Amino acid sequence: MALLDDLRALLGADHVLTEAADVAPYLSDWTGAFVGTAAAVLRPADTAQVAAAVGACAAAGVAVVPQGGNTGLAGGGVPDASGEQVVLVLDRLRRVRSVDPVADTITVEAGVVLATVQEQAAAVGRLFPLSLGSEGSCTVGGNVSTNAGGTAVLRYGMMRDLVLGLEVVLPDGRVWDGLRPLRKDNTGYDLKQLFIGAEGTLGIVTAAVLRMLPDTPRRATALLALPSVDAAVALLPLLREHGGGELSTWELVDRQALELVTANLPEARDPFGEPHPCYGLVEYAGSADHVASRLEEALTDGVERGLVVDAVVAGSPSQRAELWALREGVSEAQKVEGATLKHDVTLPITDLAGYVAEVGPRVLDALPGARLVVYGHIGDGNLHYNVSAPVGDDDALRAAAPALTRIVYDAVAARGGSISAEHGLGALKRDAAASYKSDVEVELMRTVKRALDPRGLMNPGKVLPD
Ligand code: FAD
Ligand code: 2HG
Ligand code: ZN
Repeated sequence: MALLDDLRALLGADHVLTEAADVAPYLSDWTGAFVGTAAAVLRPADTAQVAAAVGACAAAGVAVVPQGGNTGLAGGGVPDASGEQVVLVLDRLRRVRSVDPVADTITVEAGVVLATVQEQAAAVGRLFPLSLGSEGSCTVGGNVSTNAGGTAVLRYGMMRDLVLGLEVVLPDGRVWDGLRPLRKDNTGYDLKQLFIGAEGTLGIVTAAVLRMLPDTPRRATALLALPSVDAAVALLPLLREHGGGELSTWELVDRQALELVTANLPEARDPFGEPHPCYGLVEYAGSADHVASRLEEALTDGVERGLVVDAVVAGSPSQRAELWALREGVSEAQKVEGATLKHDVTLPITDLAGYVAEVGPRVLDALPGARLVVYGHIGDGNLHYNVSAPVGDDDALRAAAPALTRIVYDAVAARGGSISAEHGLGALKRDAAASYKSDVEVELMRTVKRALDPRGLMNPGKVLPD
């Protein structure tokens, strides 16, 4: 293939992978549900090489699939089965270009791992608040492109709220330099917003200017045993009021999720003496020790109102890590357990408890023995309404999956929610999303896609149906 020779000349032969063993890790997603093939995997070293490679692919009419840490949960970063696409991996774009504690910004390349951004901010006494279970391997380019959420959105917003500027290689190989550290910039359309959450369908993010915030070195963390999802929702305003602006995390873990974690992850143990319907992980974070007393007051109030049954407060950083592992270990535990059907839904928060009460019985009617694993960012109105297969019967879940997903999504749509809160659409939800959106909304999205990528060469088949 002449294109591969051109790419080898541009990137160096070592960075154009074609051997089966070399390309394999880039062809399947974290869940194992999406597996494709590719003409090659490209590993450019910098923005100029990304631009040159994309330009060469455009000239040859070959589609490009951008990939970061490959932790995405919607099948957006892997190629299709045609073998004609190339995967372009950003993992060599790893430079932290600058850290500016006066402007409170950090400028990094797309392949920088999220945990590195957090560490670099901490090194200058600042916080980069985006926090995900995958933060040790997901990348800034992937975080921008999925508009990632995580466990501190309640306080700091999603990735979109943390991006000031972007550098992007467009589908024809030109570079858009929007890498501005400005807090205020009203000069027409805010182009960076188009690329945030676009899942690589409009261009390739090569660098970003991100906001840093004041550090919050004091943390008060507790796992609460709760009588119901209703109580978890009712606790949100109480936790906020007692927190004085320092509530950072309010997460839900239902009993089934906790059982999967304690059964499948070696160090995990249930800190309570008896089972409870669900659990809440709360964290106050600030710069002074009063976070601990604020949390204590909140818990006392919650117990008095019958919203909290029991609580374990972290007494040390290692206890804090143990409590967090019970929440962040759910994805891994579900994966170990067998087939999983993922639903990343969001609803008006006051509808959450009613939603859970209504949908559970319907799912169990459709697939008796299915295990409902309901957890997530309850403070944001975002539930991971996941379903694990009946014990030992992955095939039953696979066969029932379309019907179960329909039940879960129809109830979301009926309440004015969204079928993708934070993971994006990728290949997994592109058809479903189009079917729940209005014709006007889908046509506007297509118009944007056509304007930026008229030949449909940038991550085709993702986000929008062909
Ligand atoms: P990838 O998986 O490589 O790619 C994701 C998408 O972005 C693909 O469509 C890809 O084509 C595109 N893309 C990647 N890099 C670029 C680029 N430079 N330019 C253009 N497009 C690009 N997500 C949350 O939101 N909240 C969570 O709490 C959360 N927790 C997770 C926990 C676990 C254990 C796992 C495995 C995943 C979790 N995720 C979560 C999902 C995932 O980590 C995020 O979506 C993350 O932002 C993906 O980053 P990545 O670098 O791995 O991107
Ligand atoms: C989380 O909040 C992630 O733990 C992953 O978004 C959710 O695996 C999932 O379904
Ligand atoms: Zn999540």
